[in-house]
Amino acid sequence: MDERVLYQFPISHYCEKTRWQLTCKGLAFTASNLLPGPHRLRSQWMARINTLPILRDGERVVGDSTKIAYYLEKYYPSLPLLPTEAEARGKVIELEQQFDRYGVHVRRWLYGQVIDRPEVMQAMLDPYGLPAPVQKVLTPVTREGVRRLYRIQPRPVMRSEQRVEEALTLLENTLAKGNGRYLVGERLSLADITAASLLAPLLTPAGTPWDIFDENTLSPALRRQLQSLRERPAGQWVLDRYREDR
Ligand SMILES: N[C@@H](CCC(=O)N[C@@H](CS)C(=O)NCC(=O)O)C(=O)O
Repeated sequence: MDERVLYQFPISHYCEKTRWQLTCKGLAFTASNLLPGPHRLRSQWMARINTLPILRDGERVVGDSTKIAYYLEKYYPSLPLLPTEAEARGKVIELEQQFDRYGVHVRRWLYGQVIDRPEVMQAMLDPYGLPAPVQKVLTPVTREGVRRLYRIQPRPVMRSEQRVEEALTLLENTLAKGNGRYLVGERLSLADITAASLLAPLLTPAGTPWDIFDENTLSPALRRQLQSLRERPAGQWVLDRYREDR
């Protein structure tokens, strides 16, 4: 039971946050992909929660990306992602909480734009290698489940667009106060990993699970919006973190 297993959805940005932290700390792990929907039987049984990621580390099981983050810092303190100095540590903890909450709005806004595109359900279901007829049946069921679960409806999506804007502004204001590279201090911290991974689906860094569209096929309005995200400082920063620190 010494194995370290991350129960995840490849496409989940919260799971990406944990993958990034594990990699950064040099902790080997096996990813176990659970099928969206039935995953709840497993997640409830393991950690009494509905969401992934869940980490099994030998005998210990921890669910929720934030709890996993603190668990890893506690049990694997080398290559730390939390500063020891009190003020910097407090700032990292605060930013982690803020960007973690914004992750919900990134997800809702983006699904609001693309949930009906076939690439989305393909990206969600392809990793499981299901027989084609099974995937065909599950595709609309999963899409409607996602729509209901994350409230992908016009008004909530509109409100989430404002919250995404707030997240980008927070990122830009925080960067303007520091060295422009990392959110707190001179090195990568849990704040950077949280902000970059939870905003990444908007920027679709190359090679990530969200890099799934031929952008020429998106509506001109959405293309313009994604392009302007990429050009602004917050977008550039996320892409830089992926290039340099992921
Ligand atoms: N606060 C949780 C949020 C995780 C989360 O929202 N996970 C989503 C995937 S992005 C999930 O598992 N959804 C499935 C469900 O709610 O049934 C964390 O940080 O781990």
